[in-house]
Amino acid sequence: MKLLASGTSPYARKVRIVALEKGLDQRITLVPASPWPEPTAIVDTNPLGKVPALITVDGHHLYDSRVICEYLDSLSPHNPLIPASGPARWQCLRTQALADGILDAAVMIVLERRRPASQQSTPVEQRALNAIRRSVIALERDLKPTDSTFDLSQIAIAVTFGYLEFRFADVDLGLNKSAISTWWSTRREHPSVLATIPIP
Ligand SMILES: N[C@@H](CCC(=O)N[C@@H](CS)C(=O)NCC(=O)O)C(=O)O
Repeated sequence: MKLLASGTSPYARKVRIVALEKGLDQRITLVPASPWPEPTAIVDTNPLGKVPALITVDGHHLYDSRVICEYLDSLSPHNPLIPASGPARWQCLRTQALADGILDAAVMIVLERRRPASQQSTPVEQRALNAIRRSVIALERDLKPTDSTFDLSQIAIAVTFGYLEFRFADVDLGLNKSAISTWWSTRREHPSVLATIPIP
């Protein structure tokens, strides 16, 4: 399999952590890919022009990160990362959606800040920051700090906190609240998290 990914994409990091947790990393070749400036080669695999994208051994093209994570989880019974059914499944997928939604807002702010100052929109950035702060509080409710599992929902949260630290170290987003910071201080040392630290 080939994984098209950039070194800083948090969505690609989520997929890479899933691959490591599933013991599938040796079966995946990382292909450095950037969505900028467009059009880039990534569009041949993902018409949306976004990373990550996966080329399976059968030559199928899979995107986005949620689909790829579910696909990788299905490839091996080792260390299941997504509950198969019932309330636990929906809780896991909802938490992933919440964590990914924070990333969507954070990435949008990063892109907004790269625009010429005269074209940047303060209300757009403020709305995204508000969504992030609200969602961090909601994530705290979804976290079970004493739970030692590291399923897809917890992987998505770890990736999100990593990205917020990486890009927004100077902004108070509520990450220092006790339950979250305690949880993150142990998960950041997890081998698959350490192995996938963003490379600018
Ligand atoms: N929902 C997608 C989001 C992927 C995404 O937005 N990736 C960013 C890089 S971090 C990207 O490729 N952006 C290019 C663009 O928005 O055109 C996923 O989970 O894979």
